[in-house]
Amino acid sequence: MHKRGKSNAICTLHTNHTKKYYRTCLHTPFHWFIYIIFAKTFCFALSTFLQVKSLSMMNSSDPPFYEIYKTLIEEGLGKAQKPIIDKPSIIQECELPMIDLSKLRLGGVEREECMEDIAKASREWGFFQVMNHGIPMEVLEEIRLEEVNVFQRPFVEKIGEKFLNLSPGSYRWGTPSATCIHQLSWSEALHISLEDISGSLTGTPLSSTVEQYSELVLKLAQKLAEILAEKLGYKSTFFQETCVPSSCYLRMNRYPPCPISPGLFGLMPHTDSDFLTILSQDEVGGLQLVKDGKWIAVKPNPQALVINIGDFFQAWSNGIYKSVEHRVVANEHAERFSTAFFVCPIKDAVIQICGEPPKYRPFSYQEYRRQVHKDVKNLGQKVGLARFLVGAT
Ligand SMILES: O=C(O)CCC(=O)C(=O)O
Repeated sequence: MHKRGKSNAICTLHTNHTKKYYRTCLHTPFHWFIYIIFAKTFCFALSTFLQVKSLSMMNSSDPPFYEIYKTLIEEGLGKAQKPIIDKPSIIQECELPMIDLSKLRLGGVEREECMEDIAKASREWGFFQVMNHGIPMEVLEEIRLEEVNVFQRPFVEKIGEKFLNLSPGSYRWGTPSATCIHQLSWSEALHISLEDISGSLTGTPLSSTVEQYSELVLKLAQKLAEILAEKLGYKSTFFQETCVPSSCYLRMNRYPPCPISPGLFGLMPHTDSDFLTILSQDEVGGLQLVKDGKWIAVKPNPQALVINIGDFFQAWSNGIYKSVEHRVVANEHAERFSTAFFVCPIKDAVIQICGEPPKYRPFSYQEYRRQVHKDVKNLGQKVGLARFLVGAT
């Protein structure tokens, strides 16, 4: 016991001495010199790393989705009880009703049948596709090329205030207001108001391509809208008078590959607020819509144009034509491009409801947009037409 106690005491003494010795040694000028060199090298390496990273970010055209939404994504994937989007194998792929518009020129029964097909698809699907639509393939290819060029620009340039001389806020990416992973859209978009095309963009290659495309697409949209009105028993020039170029806009969409498994939205589920939307897309696919209560995937056809009914047409037709919820699912490997043309009425034109008894109260586009913005801001989502039902508070 005694021996062991003595040896313990010697040990403790030795340890204390060793500690003291090292403490003294580690504070010699030589050691301070080493520390400073080490700290300087570390700072230099860190700043070089950050510079290289920010340089590569500056040159990269991709928005920094992962860097900015990292917490949201990691928390969301950790918490999610089931995948954000059902597995592709669960979602059925379908071909939208295809309507050959060349039949309209034939007149007689064929024209009548074609008009009925358009109305039937708008009642039952809210979506259809058209071929022989009058937009030459070269024009579709040109708009796609412009789109690729625009999105290939460095990200820092795209978020710049003066990007392409467009109105502020024309370039958008992700979902700045997202508070959870379900509200995140893995895409970037360029909103081009046709007013910009005749204003600050005049004379640029983008403006002439967009102008040519928009003119043809608006003519097509007006033709389809008149047919849909006629099928409800209204022969009117309402659409020509209220959906003019300056009230319409074009949205170029790019969906970068999304490496996050098991998949995120390229564009969150939504309905369009306009009268009609005309969409041209590449061959990648990703557009999905609700049919009979289930999500189905649309088989892409780059030669055809996809037409869908917006909220305003649903209200105008007293609920007969359907504004259907749709979304885009991001692809894990391929990037996807699409161009949507939104046919909107002038902002203070009040729409009448064509049908008895009217389901909705009359309202203007401006009033509708304001309500949508307010709901998105306050509730995180669009409430839409339900707010304008007769008797809604
Ligand atoms: O890219 C698509 O297929 C759909 C685009 C869309 O829904 C939109 O831009 O609102």
